[in-house]
This record gives sequence, structure tokens and C-alpha cells, in this order.
Amino acid sequence: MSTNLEISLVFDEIANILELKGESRFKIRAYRNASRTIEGLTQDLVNIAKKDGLKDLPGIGDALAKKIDEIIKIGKIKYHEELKESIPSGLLEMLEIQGLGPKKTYKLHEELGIDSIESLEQACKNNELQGLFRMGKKTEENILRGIELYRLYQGRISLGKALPYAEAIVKSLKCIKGVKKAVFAGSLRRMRETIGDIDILVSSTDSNPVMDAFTGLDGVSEILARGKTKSSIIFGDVQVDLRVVHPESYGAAMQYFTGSKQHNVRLRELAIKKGLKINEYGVFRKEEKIAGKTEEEVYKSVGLSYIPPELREDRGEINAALNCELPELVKQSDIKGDLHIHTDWSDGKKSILEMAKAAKHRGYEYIAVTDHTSSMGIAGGLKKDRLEAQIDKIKKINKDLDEPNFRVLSSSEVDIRSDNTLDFHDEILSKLDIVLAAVHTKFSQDKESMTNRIISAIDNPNVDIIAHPTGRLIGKREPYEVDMDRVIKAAKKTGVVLESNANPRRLDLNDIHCKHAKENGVKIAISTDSHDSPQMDLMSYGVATARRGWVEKGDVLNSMSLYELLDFLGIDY
Ligand code: DGT
Ligand code: CA
Ligand code: CA
Repeated sequence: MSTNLEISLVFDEIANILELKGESRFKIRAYRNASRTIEGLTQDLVNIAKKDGLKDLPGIGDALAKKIDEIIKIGKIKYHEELKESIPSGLLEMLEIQGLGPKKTYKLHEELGIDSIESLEQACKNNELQGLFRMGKKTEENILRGIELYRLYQGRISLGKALPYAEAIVKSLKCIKGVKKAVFAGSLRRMRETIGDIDILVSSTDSNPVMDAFTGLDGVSEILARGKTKSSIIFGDVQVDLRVVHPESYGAAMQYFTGSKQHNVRLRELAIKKGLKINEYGVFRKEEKIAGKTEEEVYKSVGLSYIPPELREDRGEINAALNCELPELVKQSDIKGDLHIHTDWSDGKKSILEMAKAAKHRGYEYIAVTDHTSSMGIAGGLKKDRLEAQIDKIKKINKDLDEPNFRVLSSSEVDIRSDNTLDFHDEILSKLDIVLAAVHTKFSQDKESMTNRIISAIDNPNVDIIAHPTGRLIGKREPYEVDMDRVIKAAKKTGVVLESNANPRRLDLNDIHCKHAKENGVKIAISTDSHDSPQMDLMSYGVATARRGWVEKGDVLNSMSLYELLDFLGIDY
């Protein structure tokens, strides 16, 4: 049996291969859409199939429904297997390199016989790409940089990929007889932006059935080790370690395996000073075990209040806990709205009304519609006339919705051009409820120019938020050169808010910058940058990153209620 996520990844890979082979756009889109639909489902596809409901799903016709049935029944799709055989496997890996789309990749394969990252690297070094389809020295340099970055992150996967894997595994292990608790620990529980391996902890008095189930999971490609208390597998393309512990030691094991290593070292030092010993089995005074059942107990036994996992990075949390100065971290339930939302007016998938309803359904009090502006060449980027029409449309939607406690705010994700000007004049910006500004082009400017470029937007009185301030794509594109110290100071001066983009591909601001902003009294907007309604769920990644940055409710712009926010923005109601 396959999970929704596994099936959605297979469809996505089919789309990638079709694209590599230059097949019809419509066919590619059909698989890509099916992959997204499946990924966004709240029900198990297996259950939907049982009730004969596949064909009722948007974008799933007869042919795709048949393929879903096939993978549910036999764990794979023949068409997918054939497609994979029809191209060198290295081509799919090449797609992971920033700046290499499927078209370019396939052409490189056809023209130069490149079939792997290694042969691509060699060809770039030998300047073989120059002259081919308008590629030059710069392209080669960019590809080489992309390869370097890819290798840097290789072996670590993104939080957004690891978390659904871990949740699926934990869910299966919880069903096993005798299992009291199953949770994930390690860097994943601390919600680090990339994950080396997934660590799972199970509390049970009988480890054998747990190990059987774990090593027998669907999706296991290799069993690295199997023991009585400890096993390791490769699941998909990531290593998963499992520990089974006795319920009496569960808290101590959770504490130990959550890490980080440095945090544990500090904790152990503190324990030693108090004449105690901490390990994964408990806290001991001489031979006597004085704590271990719960994590709270473990921290309490060394004189500390409970430290949330996101803080356990040895960044001052132990001292803060000793002095009762731990922050009260922002929570998902504090979030009252989403201030970065795209619609079908530019490159989003859904209408303004559909996004508004999805937000209301989540219990939000507001969204800001922040479609792109025209200069970046993004599909449907709005020109002045269209933005004015959108402002009117939003007024009408608010009127029709007639909800005193929900509001669609008119906004725009205005491009900050490389000449330090914005894509819209102040005259129209001043008509918007809230303005986001962001860099989308010319990432290669030097630090001084880029910093000035962003500060010029911060200094514009119409700008409220700087979106994804460092421009990075984790594992794909490094942040542009920018002096965040200066940006934060400028934001403080004019009261501009910095976004912490919640999309797990971005997480921008990152945890450290969030902390820095908070310490300097700069507010943060945690926003999803959603291009479709299910993406609004990504908010939890942004909240986690802000928590890692010690951010509290009061530091977060979109923890304000609707009327607090309207006051903050100076909007009449
Ligand atoms: P990762 O997997 O690289 O993203 O990072 P972690 O933090 O998940 O590290 P991992 O998987 O090697 O180990 C999981 C936790 O186990 C780690 O956070 C703390 C604990 N741990 C592992 N090795 C040691 C050690 O040598 N000393 C101490 N005190 N704790 C350790
Ligand atoms: Ca780990
Ligand atoms: Ca591990």
C-alpha cells in the first residue's frame, strides 16, 4: 500500500520525465496537477479508491484513476517504470541543480551526451556549453555554482520533505500492539531547516514487533541495521533511525535523542555541577534514578523549566531557563491571518474569493492579496490598471462576504528593481491596504548595492513589509549578498516589518535572522506566499522557524486581530 505522498511523488516524477523528453504540455500538466491534488488531500487516497471516488477528484480522469489503482494494488505504475528506463537516471538528478530546467537538461543530453552531474561538471569546466543555445561563460559558472551548492546540501533533506515522511512512519508504528508512544526526535523535532536523518522514538516493553514493522514498512529500500533496541533503514532516499525504549526511560530518551548534541553537552555539565548524572535512561544521583519518565521531569531535576525543542541549539537557552527568562514562544494558534497570498490574477491557482474562503475556514481574520507586479515577467503580473481593478474587486468581495471579523486586504508584492525604484508609483501604492516589496531579479548585485536597494524600499513610506528578505532557496540558491544588520536597523527606524516566509523551500528570514530582528525590536510577518489554498498549511513551518528564533506572539504582525492590524496600518473601519 502506498501513501498519498509517495503516489504524488511518482506522478511528479512522471511529469518531470515527460518534460525532459519534450512531450506535450497538456500531458505534463495533467500529471503535475494530479500530483498536487493528491499531495493536498486530507483523506487517504486508498480509502477514496475503495469508495470508487477517484474520478470525482479534480483533474483525475479515467486514465489517471487507473494508474492510481495500479500503484495502490501493486505498489508501482508500469508506465512510470518504462519512462524511467527510457532516460539515463542521472538526468533526473540534474534537475535538482538550480538553473537547469528540463528542456536545457535534455538538450545537453542530446547535443553533448551529458547524462549525470559529473559529466555536466566536466563539460562546464571544459567550456563545452558555450555557443550552445545562447549559453555562455556565465551559464557555465552558474551551473558549477549550482552543483557545488547541491553537493553541500546532499545528504541533508529539507524539513518540508522529512516531516511528512516522519509523520507517516510514526502513524504506522502507533498502530502496533504494545506501543505506548511513537514520536520523532532529533533535528526534525527541533524543526531545523534541513535534516540529516530522521530519528524516531517508540516507547514499548516489547521491541520485536516494532522492529518487524519498522523494517517491513512500505517504502524501505534498504535495512542498514536491525537490533533489539535500535534499527536503521533507508526510507525513500533518507535514513531513518529507530530506538525502542522502556516507558520508564521515555522522557530521558526523548530529551537525549532530540538534541542538539551541544545542548545535551551543556545540560550534562549543569547536572554534573549538581552532583547528578544524565543519560538516555534517566537522571541519577549516585545509583538512584530520580527522573526519566517525562522530559519535564528531566529538566526540572537539574533546576530548569521545560525548554521547547526549537530552542535546544545551545544559543543561550539553558541560562535563560536557569534565570526563568525563556521566551513565551509564538504558537500556530496565535496566527490570525496570512499576509502573502497569490491568486489567479497573477500566477496563483485560485480566485480571490476561494483563497478568502480557505483562510476563513482556517479561522483566520484576514488575508492580504499580494499578486506580482508586471516588470518581472511573471505570468499575469499586474499593471496599474489591473491592480486598480483588483482593488475594486476586493472591495466588492468584502461587501458581499459581509463578515465583520474577516477582511481581504488589497496589496501587492511590488518588485524592488535593480535601480532601487519600485514597480509602482506612490500614487497607486498609497491606495493599497498593505504593501509588500521584494527582490526578484538581478540577484548578483554586490552587497552594498543590494543592501541599498532593499533599504530604499524600506524607506518608502508606502512599504509595510519586505518579503523573503534574503532571497534564498534552500539547497538551490544561496541568499543574495545583503547586510542584514543594516536592513534590520533601517526597518527598525521606519517601522517596516520583515517577512519570515513559511514555505519550507525558503524559510526566509531564517531562525537566526528572526532572532536578530526580534532583539532589535523589528516585527515579523509569518506568511506562506501561497499560490494555492492547500499551501496555507505551510504556516506551521514559518511558526517553527520563528520559534527557533525565540520569537514571541507580540513580535508577530499577523498575530494581531483584524482590528489591531487595521489600527496598525492606519486603515479606517
Ligand atoms: P541531523 O540528523 O544531522 O539533522 O541532526 P540530529 O540532531 O538529529 O543528530 P543525530 O541524528 O546524529 O542524533 C540525534 C540526537 O541524538 C542528537 O540531536 C543528540 C543525540 N546524540 C547523538 N549523538 C550524541 C552524542 O555523542 N552526545 C550527545 N550528548 N548526544 C548525542
Ligand atoms: Ca537526525
Ligand atoms: Ca540519527
